[in-house]
Amino acid sequence: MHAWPASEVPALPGQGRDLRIHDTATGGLVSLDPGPVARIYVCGITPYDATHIGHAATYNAFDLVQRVWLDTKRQVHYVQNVTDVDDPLLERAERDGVDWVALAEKETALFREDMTALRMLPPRHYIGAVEAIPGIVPLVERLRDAGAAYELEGDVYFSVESDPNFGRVSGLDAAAMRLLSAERGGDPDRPGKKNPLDPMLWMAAREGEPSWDGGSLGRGRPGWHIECVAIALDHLGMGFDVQGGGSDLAFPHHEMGASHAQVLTGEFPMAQAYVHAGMVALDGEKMSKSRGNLVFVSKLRQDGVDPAAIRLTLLAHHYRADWEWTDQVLVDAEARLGRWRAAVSRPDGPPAEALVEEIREALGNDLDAPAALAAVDRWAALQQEHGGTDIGAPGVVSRAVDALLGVAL
Ligand code: 5CA
Ligand code: ZN
Repeated sequence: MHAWPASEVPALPGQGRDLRIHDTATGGLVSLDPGPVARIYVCGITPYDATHIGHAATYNAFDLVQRVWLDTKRQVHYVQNVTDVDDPLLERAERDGVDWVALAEKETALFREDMTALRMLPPRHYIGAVEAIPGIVPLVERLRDAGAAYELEGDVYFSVESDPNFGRVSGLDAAAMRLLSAERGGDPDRPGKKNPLDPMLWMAAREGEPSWDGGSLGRGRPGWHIECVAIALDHLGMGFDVQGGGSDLAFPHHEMGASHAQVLTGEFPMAQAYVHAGMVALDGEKMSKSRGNLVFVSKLRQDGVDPAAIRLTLLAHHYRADWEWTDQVLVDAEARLGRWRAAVSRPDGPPAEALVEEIREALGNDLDAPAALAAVDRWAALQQEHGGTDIGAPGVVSRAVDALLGVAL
C-alpha cells in the first residue's frame, strides 16, 4: 500500500537529544538507544470511518518520536499497518450496504489526506492486512506445529499458556484481562477454548464473508494480533525500538502480539518500549467509531480550520494524558497559532538558541509537548513585549517548531 507524502523536516543548529519514554511493560521511563536506524511500529487504523481527533492524537505522539530521532541525525524505519479486513469493517459495510473493499479504500484515502494535512511523517512501509496474508499463514502454521495453537471448529486459536512471558506487557491480572478481552474483539465465552483469553489466529471462512487461501489452515482470514506481528517481524525484526498505539491497545492487542512473537522467535521483548497514548473523549466518553461520538479531522478541515491549529490542540496535551475535546481547546489553539505567527513574521527577535534547546529537552523527556509549547509561548511573549535584535531568530524558531513539533508557521 502506498503511504502519503512527507513534509520536509528542516535541519536545526546544535545537537538533538536522546529519548526517554514511558514503557508500559516496565511501568517506568526507559532511555532508548536506537542504532543509526531507529525502528518503530505503530498500529494503524481499521478503516471503516474517518480519522477522528483521538486517532490524530495517537499518531501525533509517534510522529514526535520520529522527529526527536530525526533531530539526532538518525534515520527512522517506521512501519504502520491498515487493518483492512476485520469484523468491525465488515459489519459497517454490511450495515451501510456498501462494498467492504471500497469502504476500506475510501477511509484509508481520507486518512492519508488527514495525515498529510497534519504534517504527520509517513511510514516507510504502509501495509494492509490483506496484503500481509501470505506472510501471516506460515506464522500461524509454525505456531500450530510448535504446539502453541489449536483448532476449534476450523478456527485456529493461540494458546496463551504457551508463552512464559504472557502478561508482561500489560501487567494485568486474569480478571481484568477477561473483561478487556470481551470488550476489545476477543471471545472469552466461546465454549471449547483452552483458556478464555486465547485469541484467534486464523478464522475459517464464513458464509458471505471474504476469505483467502490459508494453505494447511484452509480458507479463511487472519486474526488481528498476528497481523501486526507478521508485518512488524517482516519489516523490522525482533527487538525494535518502539511499539506504539493508544492505551486501549495495551491489552489484548500488544500483549497477544508480544506472546505470538515470543513463541515464534524465543525472544522477549519484541519492542524495547511499549508506548501508549491516552484516550481522547467527547462528552465524557472515549471518542470511538463504535459509539459514534466523534470529531473528524476532515470535517474540521472542511469547516476551514487550519490543520496547524488542529495539530496544536493535540500538542497542548501530554500524550499519555486522557483528555476531552471541547470547542475551547480549538479556540485556544487558534489563538496560540496567531500569536506564534505574529512573532515569527518579523526579521529579528529574541535569541532562539535557548528556545531550541528547551524544546529538545521537553520532547526528550517523555515527549513533553505541553512544556515545549510553553517555551515557545514565552519566546513569543518576549517578542511581543520587547522585540529583539537577533537577526534570523524568528526563522530559527519557525524551523524548530516545524522540525520538532510538525507545525508550519
Ligand atoms: N487497526 C487497529 C490497530 S492494529 C486499531 O486499533 N484501529 S483503530 O482505528 O481502532 O485505532 C487506531 C489507533 O487510534 C489505535 O492506536 C487506537 O488506540 C487509537 N485510538 C482510537 N480511539 C482513540 C481515542 N479516542 N483517543 C486516542 N487514541 C485512540
Ligand atoms: Zn496493531
